[in-house]
Parts: sequence; C-alpha cells; structure tokens
Amino acid sequence: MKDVEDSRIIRNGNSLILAYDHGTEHGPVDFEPMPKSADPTHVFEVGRHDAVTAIALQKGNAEYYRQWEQEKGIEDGAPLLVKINGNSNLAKREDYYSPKQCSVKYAVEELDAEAIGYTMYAGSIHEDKMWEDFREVQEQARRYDIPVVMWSYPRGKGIQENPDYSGQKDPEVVAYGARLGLELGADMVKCKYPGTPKDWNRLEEVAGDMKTVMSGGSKRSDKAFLKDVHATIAEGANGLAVGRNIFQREDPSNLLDSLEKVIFEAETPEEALKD
Ligand code: FBP
Repeated sequence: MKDVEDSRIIRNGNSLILAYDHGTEHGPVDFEPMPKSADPTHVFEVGRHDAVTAIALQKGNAEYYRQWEQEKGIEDGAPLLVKINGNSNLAKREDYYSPKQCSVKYAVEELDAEAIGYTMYAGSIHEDKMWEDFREVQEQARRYDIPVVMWSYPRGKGIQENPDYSGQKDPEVVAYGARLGLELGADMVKCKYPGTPKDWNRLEEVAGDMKTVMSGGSKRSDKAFLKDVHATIAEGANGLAVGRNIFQREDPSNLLDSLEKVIFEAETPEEALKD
C-alpha cells in the first residue's frame, strides 16, 4: 500500500479538501446565500487556489469537472476526490443510510480520481450494511493505491436511544467515529468539531496515526472559523474539509489565503489575518 503522505491530497502532512457535495446532501438551499455557487464551474474555479489539496465531488459533478478541465485546457485544477456515496434530504427513511452511486473502479479508471470519500453513519440501524459497503470500497481503493477518506458521522437511533450519549456531537461519540475509521481501514477521517480543543484532543487520543480533518460546518466569520481550524490543528488535526464556509462567501480567496497559512505554514489565525 502506498504511503498516504505521497498522495497529492496531502501537503506537508496536511490537507484542505473543498467539499462540494451539498447539492446531494442538503439540496440547493445551501446555494441560496451565494447563488453563483449553484454553478459547479464557479466552485471548480475556487478549487484552483493553491491552498486546496482536493475537491470532493459526487459522480455527476466529477464527470462535469473532468469535462470542464478538458474544454478549458485547465491543468491546475484541484486533485479529484470522488465521493462514492451520498443521500438526499428528500427521502423519508427509517434511519440514516448513504447508498453508493459510483464504484471505485469507475472513479479511478474513468474519472482519474486520486482519492475516494465515503460517508459512514455508525449508530444507524443500517450500520452493519454500511460496514459491508465500506469494506468493498476500502479494498478496491487499496488495489488502486489511493487513499480513502471517511466522512465519519455517527448518528441515528443507536445514539439517540443510548442514554450514555448526548447526541452526534458528544465528544465520546465523535471520538468513537474517528476510531472506527482507524479500525475499518480509512486513511483519513473527517469529523464534526465537538466544540472545544479538549474534545478534539479526545478524538486524537484514539485515532492513532490516521489523518484527521475537521468538518467545516455552517458559515461563520473568518476569525471564528480560523480559530476552530487552528485549535483542532494544535490538538493534532491534519487540516480541514470544508464546503459552506468557502462557497457561501462572495470571494473566498482571502479566507483561503489565511487557511493556507494556518494549515500548511503553522501560523496563528492572528498572524494569518494580518499578512
Ligand atoms: P460543510 O463544510 O459545509 O459543513 O461541508 C462538510 C460536509 O461534510 C459536506 O461534505 C456534506 O455535504 C455535509 O457536510 C454533510 O453535513 P450533514 O450531514 O451534517 O448535514
């Protein structure tokens, strides 16, 4: 197996993944604060910023991305991470489940993916099925020597009905989700920020050497966002996977400049904002 450090989604040990699967996961409502973000090519352009080490797209947008690169002669687009599974907000379900829309073979052979993303809902009544789905994805990714990033989002009835847990942002739940990434063979886990540096540290204590990145969350000020990113990195995180905090900004390039300094150059938010 190739060392994950050799992947282009990693730079100086860290990553900044631009996530743009929201049209699947949340629907067009996420584009309302910045209507031009509904146009995938606008976000593809944003991904050309030096700070971005991968762009995470569902299959259809990944196909469009490759077509856009080809038609425009673009050679400096972000490395492609294909998000293999996903689900919409429209369906009524008994519990969380994220079906696959793309095979690893198609992602690598047809789309030239450099990494694979998979959402895992541990704690759902469908967890067992998702483990089986993930096993197949992880083993195929190994065959192609590309890293697997697990969107590790424990949620569902197992957690809601367990009095030991206060919900999906309970630090013990988040840490358990991160640990499952290690146990099941992910190269990187993407976890929700439980809220404090100490809570993120709990996750790092159990994640071994596996890469960990903070999941962006809803839009906040540059300063507040950089503070969270820096706090998690100080506790051992390897960067960020972010969507709304980038594409819901009129011009995200300033924030990307600052993120680059915090994630790859070990600057504090104050230093990064001052430059
Ligand atoms: P954000 O930075 O906008 O939070 O995006 C991260 C992400 O993981 C996306 O990849 C995904 O669409 C979304 O969050 C899922 O969030 P949730 O399932 O919590 O609604």
